[in-house]
Amino acid sequence: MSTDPIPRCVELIRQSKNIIVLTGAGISTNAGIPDFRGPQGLYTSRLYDAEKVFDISYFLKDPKPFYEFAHDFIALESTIKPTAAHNALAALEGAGKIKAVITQNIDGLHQKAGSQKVLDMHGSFLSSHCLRCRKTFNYDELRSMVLQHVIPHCSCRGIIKPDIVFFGEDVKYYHQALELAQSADLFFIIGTSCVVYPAASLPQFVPGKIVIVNHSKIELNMYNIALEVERDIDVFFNELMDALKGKLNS
Ligand code: CNA
Repeated sequence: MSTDPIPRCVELIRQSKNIIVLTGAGISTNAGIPDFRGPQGLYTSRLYDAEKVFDISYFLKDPKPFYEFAHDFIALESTIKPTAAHNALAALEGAGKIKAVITQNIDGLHQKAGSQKVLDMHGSFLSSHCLRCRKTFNYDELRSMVLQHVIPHCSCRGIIKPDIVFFGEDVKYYHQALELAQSADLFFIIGTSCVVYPAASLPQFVPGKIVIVNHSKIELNMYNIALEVERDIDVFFNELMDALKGKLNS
């Protein structure tokens, strides 16, 4: 049997009618956004202390570490472009193969690439709200405050928090994500170490086959893993999309 994962993946995609995708920070590293646990990750480099930055109880005591991270993230935002893999997933949705992307990412790159059905389980910077009076703010309002290096405050003096999910808060869209996982005949796990719950629990509900694309091994003991690709995500998706040309409707 061939050990080349590309023909096997082409075959799996051709046989499947309801493909669901779960992505994590690894799909965006080639866009220039560090992940958490990869070799250049935030936990590894300690450029930001991820445990302080994304912890809700820490944020309520001192929002400064989060807003230092947010400043750098928002300053980069307009220059960040979707990767080959984000574009490939949008193209496969356009071709009627992928039904939804469930993402743990907060960078909005799936939407920028043109994916239509995206569930951002960990929220995004697109909206924010005042923790005291609940007034909402759009991205441009938050952006201008953050880029001035001020901790954003509402006119009522409450702290403004972007609607991204911190450690210690409930994720968004869990029930929809669960239903999607339960409906998948093929489920891709891309660029996630699968250790942050509840997103990490989704693969166990998949009745169909599972494909993992991640350059370090993920500890998932599932009988239905059909393919595990330990390669760079963009290298893999570039080759895959070349191999799929002319084959999607046959
Ligand atoms: P993680 O734990 O950092 O795992 C990422 C995985 O991707 C690691 O196993 C890496 O080895 C792998 N990886 C990284 N780059 C590549 C690549 N180019 N090719 C192949 N594999 C690669 O991140 P998770 O997503 O599992 O953790 C969930 C956290 C990360 C969520 O709360 C996110 O909000 C959070 N996060 C998001 C972003 C973003 O929005 N881009 C960035 C950093 C962290």
